[in-house]
Amino acid sequence: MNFGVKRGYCCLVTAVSLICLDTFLSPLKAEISKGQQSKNQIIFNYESLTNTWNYQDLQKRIEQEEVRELLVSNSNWLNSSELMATQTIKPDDLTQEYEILSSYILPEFTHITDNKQQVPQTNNIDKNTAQKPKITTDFLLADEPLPPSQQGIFWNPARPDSHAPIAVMGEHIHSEGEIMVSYRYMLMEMEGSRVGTDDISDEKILEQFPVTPTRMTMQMHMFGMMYGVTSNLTLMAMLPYVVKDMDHITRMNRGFNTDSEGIGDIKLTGLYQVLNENRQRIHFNAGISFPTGSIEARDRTPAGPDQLLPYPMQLGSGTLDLHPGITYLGQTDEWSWGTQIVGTLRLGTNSNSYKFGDEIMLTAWGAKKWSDWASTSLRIKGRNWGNISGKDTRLNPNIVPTADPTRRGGTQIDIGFGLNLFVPEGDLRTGRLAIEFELPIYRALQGPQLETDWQLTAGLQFTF
Ligand SMILES: [Cu+2]
Repeated sequence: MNFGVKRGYCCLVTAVSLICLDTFLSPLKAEISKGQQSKNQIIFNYESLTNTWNYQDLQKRIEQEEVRELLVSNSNWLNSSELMATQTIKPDDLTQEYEILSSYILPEFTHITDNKQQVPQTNNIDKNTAQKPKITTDFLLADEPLPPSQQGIFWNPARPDSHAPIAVMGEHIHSEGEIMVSYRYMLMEMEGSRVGTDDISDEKILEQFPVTPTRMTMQMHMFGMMYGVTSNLTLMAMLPYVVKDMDHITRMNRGFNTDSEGIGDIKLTGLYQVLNENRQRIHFNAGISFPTGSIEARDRTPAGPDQLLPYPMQLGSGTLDLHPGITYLGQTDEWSWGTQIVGTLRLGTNSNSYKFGDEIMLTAWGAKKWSDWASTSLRIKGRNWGNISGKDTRLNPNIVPTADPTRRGGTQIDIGFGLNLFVPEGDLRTGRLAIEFELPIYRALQGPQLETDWQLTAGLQFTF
């Protein structure tokens, strides 16, 4: 009992002493706090923010700053939630430098425990002068990461899935001054023929024609270049090198092979963006291809050593072709999608008195971004192409179906499975490697005509 009273007394004395001491020291504390009123600036200079990792680092630092800001604001020690922090992110268009400027301004007060009266005024002034970051979209570069303020607002180009599945072309644009070079390898395998949606055997075809194709392989090496003229206009040039190989069988059961290879039709496309908002983009595709591919490909056949090959073995169309189209893209943090419609309109008739049929291609895809460097895609593509009008009089349509201009048209729907890889850092930064495999789910051909069984496209892309 005695002990308890004594202890209570001791506690009381200690408490009173502490209160006295606190009161005595208060002006001193206030002095210390005043000393801290000078701006406490934390500046990060991110020179050459050139990769996604730096960018993620930057984001992390911003988050840390925000946490610190919160801690300081809620600090009970200072009993002052009026502490002010302003944060400004200033992207510099030209040098790609970022700066986070965090300023902690302590409000002025005379006594640390009596801070409610003057503080709000100081605080209001600070709030009014606090700068809000203003960033324009001119800053956007096709393979550059988006600044934090644009995250979740604009379409982000620095992602594996910001490029469509590799077999799709002209589906993205570049910003001003940006150059992209690309190489694609395409392999298409055709075996067996069909009439309409039904398979037809080679024997059946041979009842009608003395010769029929049994198999065809088409390879294409496609060299591409893109250049951002302005932030809304990109020019694209495509140079294909085509390798074709066809196996035949005759009514006499004799097989023979023909092949052709060379430069195909060079294509120039202008891509003009008309919308870039809410993480979606729309651009028009205006393409033109020139008759640089041969329509005089020849090889040895049973008819002789240097025979003109039929239509599908030629390397170009021989006509000036227009490729008008429109492309739409959209994305969320983990998903992206897009759709493209492109036509092929042949102008005039080629020097061998025919023109290939016009074409329409409609495709749509969805992609899942698994990480900063990998995404997979699923795509559907529908294509319809017409018959040849006119004819090359040197080809006899009664010998082989491929020489008949009225057995060329068709409709095909394919499903494509794609993988996109993107290098977000290091010397190979902005490098892309992608592959897509396409399988048909619907084929209707004006035949007998060889049917496409599968198509593989692999590509490399680099942006400077
Ligand atoms: Cu490009």
